[in-house]
Amino acid sequence: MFVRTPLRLDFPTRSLPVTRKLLLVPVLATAALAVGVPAANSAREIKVDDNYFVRASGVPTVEVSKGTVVKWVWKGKSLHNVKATKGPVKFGSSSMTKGSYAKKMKRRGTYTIVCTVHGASDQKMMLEVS
Ligand SMILES: [Cu+2]
Repeated sequence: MFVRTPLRLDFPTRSLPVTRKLLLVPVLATAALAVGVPAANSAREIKVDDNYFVRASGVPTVEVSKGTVVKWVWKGKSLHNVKATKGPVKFGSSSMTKGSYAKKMKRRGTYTIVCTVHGASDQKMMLEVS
Protein backbone atom coordinates (compact mmCIF):
# COMPACT_ATOMS: atom_id res chain seq x y z
CA MET A 1 0.00 0.00 0.00
CA PHE A 2 1.40 3.37 -1.03
CA VAL A 3 1.63 5.75 1.85
CA ARG A 4 2.42 9.29 1.08
CA THR A 5 4.28 11.00 3.85
CA PRO A 6 2.63 14.31 4.33
CA LEU A 7 4.93 17.27 4.31
CA ARG A 8 4.97 18.46 7.83
CA LEU A 9 4.45 22.13 8.08
CA ASP A 10 3.87 22.18 11.78
CA PHE A 11 7.49 21.69 12.88
CA PRO A 12 8.72 24.26 15.33
CA THR A 13 10.07 27.26 13.50
CA ARG A 14 11.76 28.59 16.54
CA SER A 15 15.49 28.89 15.90
CA LEU A 16 18.20 28.00 18.41
CA PRO A 17 18.11 29.96 21.60
CA VAL A 18 20.41 32.97 21.51
CA THR A 19 22.71 31.51 24.17
CA ARG A 20 23.51 28.53 21.92
CA LYS A 21 24.53 30.82 19.04
CA LEU A 22 26.80 32.85 21.31
CA LEU A 23 28.60 29.73 22.47
CA LEU A 24 29.55 28.88 18.90
CA VAL A 25 31.45 32.14 18.36
CA PRO A 26 34.38 31.50 20.75
CA VAL A 27 34.68 27.89 19.53
CA LEU A 28 35.09 29.02 15.91
CA ALA A 29 37.49 31.82 16.88
CA THR A 30 39.70 29.36 18.80
CA ALA A 31 39.79 27.00 15.84
CA ALA A 32 40.88 29.82 13.54
CA LEU A 33 43.68 30.88 15.88
CA ALA A 34 45.01 27.33 16.19
CA VAL A 35 45.80 27.24 12.47
CA GLY A 36 48.25 30.14 12.71
CA VAL A 37 50.19 28.96 15.76
CA PRO A 38 53.81 28.10 14.83
CA ALA A 39 55.31 24.79 15.88
CA ALA A 40 56.83 24.72 19.35
CA ASN A 41 60.58 25.19 19.56
CA SER A 42 62.47 21.96 19.58
CA ALA A 43 64.78 20.65 22.24
CA ARG A 44 67.95 18.61 22.01
CA GLU A 45 69.71 16.60 24.70
CA ILE A 46 73.46 16.14 24.74
CA LYS A 47 75.21 13.61 26.93
CA VAL A 48 78.00 14.78 29.24
CA ASP A 49 79.98 11.71 30.22
CA ASP A 50 83.48 10.63 31.38
CA ASN A 51 85.17 12.34 29.49
CA TYR A 52 83.24 13.26 26.42
CA PHE A 53 80.18 14.94 24.95
CA VAL A 54 77.72 12.88 22.85
CA ARG A 55 80.05 9.91 22.13
CA ALA A 56 83.36 8.58 23.38
CA SER A 57 85.50 9.15 20.27
CA GLY A 58 86.40 12.15 18.17
CA VAL A 59 84.93 15.63 18.29
CA PRO A 60 81.20 15.34 17.61
CA THR A 61 79.23 18.03 15.82
CA VAL A 62 75.64 18.60 16.85
CA GLU A 63 73.42 20.58 14.47
CA VAL A 64 70.34 22.39 15.69
CA SER A 65 68.14 25.17 14.38
CA LYS A 66 67.95 28.60 15.94
CA GLY A 67 65.57 28.65 18.89
CA THR A 68 66.37 25.10 19.96
CA VAL A 69 66.85 24.54 23.66
CA VAL A 70 70.01 22.49 24.02
CA LYS A 71 70.21 20.55 27.26
CA TRP A 72 73.43 18.96 28.42
CA VAL A 73 72.72 16.08 30.78
CA TRP A 74 75.41 14.74 33.10
CA LYS A 75 75.67 10.95 32.89
CA GLY A 76 79.13 10.15 34.23
CA LYS A 77 80.65 10.22 37.69
CA SER A 78 83.41 12.79 37.24
CA LEU A 79 83.28 16.54 37.51
CA HIS A 80 82.50 18.29 34.19
CA ASN A 81 81.33 21.59 32.84
CA VAL A 82 80.05 23.01 29.56
CA LYS A 83 81.81 26.13 28.27
CA ALA A 84 81.33 27.79 24.92
CA THR A 85 84.86 29.03 24.29
CA LYS A 86 84.28 30.19 20.69
CA GLY A 87 81.14 31.34 18.94
CA PRO A 88 78.69 34.23 18.61
CA VAL A 89 77.74 33.99 22.29
CA LYS A 90 79.77 32.78 25.25
CA PHE A 91 77.93 30.71 27.80
CA GLY A 92 78.61 27.93 30.19
CA SER A 93 77.66 25.89 33.18
CA SER A 94 79.35 25.50 36.51
CA SER A 95 81.37 22.35 37.17
CA MET A 96 79.10 19.57 38.37
CA THR A 97 79.02 15.80 38.83
CA LYS A 98 75.32 15.46 38.06
CA GLY A 99 72.37 17.43 36.83
CA SER A 100 71.81 19.33 33.61
CA TYR A 101 72.39 22.66 31.94
CA ALA A 102 70.08 24.11 29.30
CA LYS A 103 70.66 26.98 26.90
CA LYS A 104 68.28 28.35 24.28
CA MET A 105 70.30 28.97 21.12
CA LYS A 106 69.21 32.38 19.82
CA ARG A 107 72.19 33.17 17.56
CA ARG A 108 73.22 31.25 14.48
CA GLY A 109 76.80 30.16 14.14
CA THR A 110 79.39 27.59 15.09
CA TYR A 111 80.20 27.14 18.74
CA THR A 112 83.19 25.33 20.20
CA ILE A 113 82.22 23.73 23.48
CA VAL A 114 84.67 22.21 25.91
CA CYS A 115 84.76 20.89 29.43
CA THR A 116 87.48 23.04 30.99
CA VAL A 117 88.06 20.45 33.72
CA HIS A 118 89.36 17.97 31.14
CA GLY A 119 90.37 20.38 28.38
CA ALA A 120 89.78 20.72 24.66
CA SER A 121 92.06 17.82 23.76
CA ASP A 122 89.98 15.43 25.86
CA GLN A 123 86.41 16.72 25.99
CA LYS A 124 85.23 18.94 23.18
CA MET A 125 82.30 19.23 20.77
CA MET A 126 81.04 21.54 18.07
CA LEU A 127 77.52 22.98 18.04
CA GLU A 128 76.18 24.37 14.77
CA VAL A 129 73.13 26.59 15.01
CA SER A 130 71.52 27.31 11.64
CU1 LIG B 1 84.96 16.97 31.82
